[in-house]
Amino acid sequence: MAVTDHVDLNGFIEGVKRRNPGQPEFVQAVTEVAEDIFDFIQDKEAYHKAQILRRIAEPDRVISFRVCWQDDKGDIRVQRAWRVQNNNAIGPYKGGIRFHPSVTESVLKFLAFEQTFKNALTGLPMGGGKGGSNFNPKGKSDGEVMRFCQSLMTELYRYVGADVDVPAGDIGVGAREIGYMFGQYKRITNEFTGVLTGKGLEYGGSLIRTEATGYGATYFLQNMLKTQGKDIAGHTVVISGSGNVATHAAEKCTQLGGKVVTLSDSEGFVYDPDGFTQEKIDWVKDLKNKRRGRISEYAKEFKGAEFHVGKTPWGVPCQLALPCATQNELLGDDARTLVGNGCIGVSEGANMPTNLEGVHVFKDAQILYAPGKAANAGGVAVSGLEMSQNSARISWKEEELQRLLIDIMAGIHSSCLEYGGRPGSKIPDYVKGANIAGFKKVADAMLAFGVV
Ligand code: NDP
Ligand code: 2IT
Repeated sequence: MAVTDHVDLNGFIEGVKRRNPGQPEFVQAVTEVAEDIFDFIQDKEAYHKAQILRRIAEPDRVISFRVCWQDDKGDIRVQRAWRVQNNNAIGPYKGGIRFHPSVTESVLKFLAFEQTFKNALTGLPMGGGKGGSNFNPKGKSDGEVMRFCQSLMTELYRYVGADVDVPAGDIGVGAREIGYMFGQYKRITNEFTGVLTGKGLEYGGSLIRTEATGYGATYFLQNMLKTQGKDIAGHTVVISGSGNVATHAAEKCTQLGGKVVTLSDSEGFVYDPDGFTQEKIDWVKDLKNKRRGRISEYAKEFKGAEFHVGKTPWGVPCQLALPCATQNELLGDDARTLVGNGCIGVSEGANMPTNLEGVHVFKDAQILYAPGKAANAGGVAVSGLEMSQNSARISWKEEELQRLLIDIMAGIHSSCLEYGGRPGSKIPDYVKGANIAGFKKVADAMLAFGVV
């Protein structure tokens, strides 16, 4: 078949829509990648012939199951849970577990698809997967969360394993939930293996895994700014979210001399004109992790801070922005507002926080814009290092891990530069760079396997 006879981009996207009805997030993620990959493979017959993109956009398998648990009142509750194993061409399936009422098969398929490229970018041997449930951990007691996690693992244990599929945390899943799930896996299988990452340090966890995503997204921003002779120091930074990724991005930006002025949650955002200090960030971490409170409480605690109900922080003037909450939290108009206010750098701590229209606004404005699959890869990278430490039954020192994280983020930045050049512009297209670099590694492995 001549190269020109291949299905075009629109035909491909129409096919993805037809095969995945009612799955808008998945179609969105595939579209964003396909826009760049079609260009790249135009003259590369081998990828067409082997239908590589079509195969990466079709998960290896989607496991769907029921999770029953008993609440504190004794009532029986029924949840739905999934594990999406997208692609294991370059290593065991790897990716987080999300607990949030908004979780659907579409959301997890988009996340597993993105994870496949992200994990390839880290340079570590990890395939792509994602799991989760529509369970809402908000307002649940520790006992309820434990019973839910145990019930979920009682089914999930059949499909995961240190060399098969290694889950970790994501929205609504942190150290507490990983502990309950690991405990149940160990109990059922009678095996102590690195089946999950993000574990406690006492039982095989790695130093800096907790900090890695937010720190990594900040290092990526720093790398992008460096290409233009700029730095984080002295700039105003707007961050969304107030969970693991947001608080650690705020911490690293502050350490590097940035002035972070916002954090948010699903109820609104706090604006602190004086900026978040380490002490204030520690207060937020305690609020979220121990007291499990809401970010609105920040404005009651710290003088001068304001809470804006039901709003996102993108209207606050800034030079740098890190969306660190959830998918599609930054829309086309928000992107235009940021660019109009003089924002020069956006680093996505969250997965797909910017919708397709927003992505095009950032691309067209030619600002420094890093997509989540590149910018937030620090978390899964340190998860990969946790897997290595578990396999070797050793623990690396903090300085060594910090160095590796910085190196890996710099390596991802270089890969983006390699494939993201824009003729006639000194600002690279990081979206294109990340998509092509991630695709190439997975695609070449798949070519080696033949038709499987
Ligand atoms: P957390 O559960 O620790 O925090 C999530 C934050 O996002 C909370 O502030 C939460 O507010 C907010 N949020 C969640 N859902 C929504 C929503 N529908 N609308 C508005 N705000 C929302 O999760 P993480 O910090 O771990 O994850 C944040 C993002 O980073 C996600 O996109 C995740 O996939 C991504 N990510 C996480 C990694 C990790 O290592 N943890 C690695 C790479 C990416 P509220 O409390 O009101 O729900
Ligand atoms: O989206 C992500 O990269 C994560 N939630 C972390 C995955 C992992 O396996 O550490």
